[in-house]
Amino acid sequence: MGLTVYDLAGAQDDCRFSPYCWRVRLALAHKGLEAEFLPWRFTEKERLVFSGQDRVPVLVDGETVVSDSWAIMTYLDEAYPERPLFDTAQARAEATFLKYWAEMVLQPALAPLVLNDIYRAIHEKDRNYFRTSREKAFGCRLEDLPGDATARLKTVRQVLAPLRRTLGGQPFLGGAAPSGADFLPYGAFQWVAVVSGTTFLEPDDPITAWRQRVAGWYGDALDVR
Ligand SMILES: N[C@@H](CCC(=O)N[C@@H](CS)C(=O)NCC(=O)O)C(=O)O
Repeated sequence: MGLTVYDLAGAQDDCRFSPYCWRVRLALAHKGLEAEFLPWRFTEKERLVFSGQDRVPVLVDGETVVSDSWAIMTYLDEAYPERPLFDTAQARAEATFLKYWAEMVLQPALAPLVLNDIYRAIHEKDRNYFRTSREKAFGCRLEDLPGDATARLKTVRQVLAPLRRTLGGQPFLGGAAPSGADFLPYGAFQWVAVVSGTTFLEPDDPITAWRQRVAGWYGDALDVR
């Protein structure tokens, strides 16, 4: 039986912008595993009831249901040990910092740049829910989120500095080849790239080169089908 992933989609089925779902897409590509990525919209909560929670990604592998991108990555390494996302328990433990950095520092810094673009990209039926939930979370109207663009960009540059410095000295966060460590922040960059024309990386930025290297490494396996 094949693998299935419930994957956040915008109005168009091929608009897949969730940073967490991108981690799973990359993890599956890394292992050379095929999966069907079912488009799912924010308000289709009833379709996830079987998973016991209401967020994507959700992976279904036969009788096994796993939600949460990190739990899915862990599951994939246990169930499909070939081509590990993390070579050792130590590598995985160290990458936990990157997971939380991506979620608690990088994504919040990028959110003001991207949330209005997401609002425009999502299905009409999701818009009220998205606006209400995000305005409650951020404590302001979506339109007021970007604030002062120059200050915002300065924050993003500062946040990215350690990643930029690291990737200036090695091709991947995993070292000579990509590993699960790369996928944790990479998802956040896909979040912006898929829905937004906002550019915050210079063409000669080592992070730009790294993004191209990761995409090139997996090639067609990352195509949204
Ligand atoms: N900790 C979860 C977070 C998953 C998550 O927040 N997913 C978002 C999509 S990016 C979602 O499903 N949101 C539904 C909602 O906001 O109602 C993971 O790593 O997978």
